[in-house]
Amino acid sequence: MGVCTIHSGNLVGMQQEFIPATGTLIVSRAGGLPYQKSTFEMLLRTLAFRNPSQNPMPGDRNLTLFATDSAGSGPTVGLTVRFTDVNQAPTIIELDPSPIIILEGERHYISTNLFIADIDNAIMQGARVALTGAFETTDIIHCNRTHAEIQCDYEAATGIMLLTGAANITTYEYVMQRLEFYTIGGAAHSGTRFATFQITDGLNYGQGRVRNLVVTAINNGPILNGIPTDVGYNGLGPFYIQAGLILTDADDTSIEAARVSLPPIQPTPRIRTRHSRMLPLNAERRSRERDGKPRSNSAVVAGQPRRVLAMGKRVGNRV
Ligand SMILES: [Ca+2]
Ligand SMILES: [Ca+2]
Ligand SMILES: [Ca+2]
Repeated sequence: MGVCTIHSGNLVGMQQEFIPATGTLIVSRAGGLPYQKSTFEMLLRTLAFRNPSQNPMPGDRNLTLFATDSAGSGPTVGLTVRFTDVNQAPTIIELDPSPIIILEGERHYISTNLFIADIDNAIMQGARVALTGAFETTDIIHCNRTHAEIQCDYEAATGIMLLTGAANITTYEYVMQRLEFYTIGGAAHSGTRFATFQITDGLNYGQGRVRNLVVTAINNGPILNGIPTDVGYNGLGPFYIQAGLILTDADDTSIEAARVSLPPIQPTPRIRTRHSRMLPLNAERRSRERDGKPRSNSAVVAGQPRRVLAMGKRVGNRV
């Protein structure tokens, strides 16, 4: 509520005394010096009212003035000082201003030492945290600590976390001290996000306090999606084997290269039997009949029926 004071102008030759208990200001001549009516008029015209409190008690103040001469006091004159209630916005105090270093994928509390002050309201109605700077839509602010009286809503498109609900200052501090920041989808890009914290008493948002979130991104490799299962080939010509393929990359808009691998076909290993240890007899005979020499990659080496080369690789046992 504070203490009201009334004081006069600083006129030479006058003295004043204000009595707070009665709210009375007495002005008189100082040191027995003579005074003039005109001097007192000037003094009364400089009367000032002051209340230093940011949360004064509401209600009108009624003042009365009268003057006194050597014979007695004259009639009083009254006036009213009307109080208009002015709200003081809540403020966030003691928020650590040091930047927070965040590697993509990590979760960090961003306001563990946040405290709130409001000189004329005990109940807060909301708060918000807004991301700007290098903010991107894969950034997330999350209420890790919840309370029934406060609802948390984060909009990824704007990067704004809204906390709503009537709750006392301690409850808002309880929730806001466990606000988390992290990124999703592997799409974070390096850069500093500016997180601005504000709180409202329902009438005014106080001035924001900013904390820097310095994000270091890591690369996520491109991903192929929509790859179909095996397809048949009828030998009639080329055809698209991945017409429905979708390529995504969480943090790049261009791709450096792609590779398609088609390993050589390996022939089905032949089962050696007691009567035919290697290739079928007709295959061995065809090979010998062609030029009298064993052929590479598909034939039995002449005179060594246990050594077989297939596609340039030895698959039989050496004797
Ligand atoms: Ca207030
Ligand atoms: Ca990434
Ligand atoms: Ca990438």
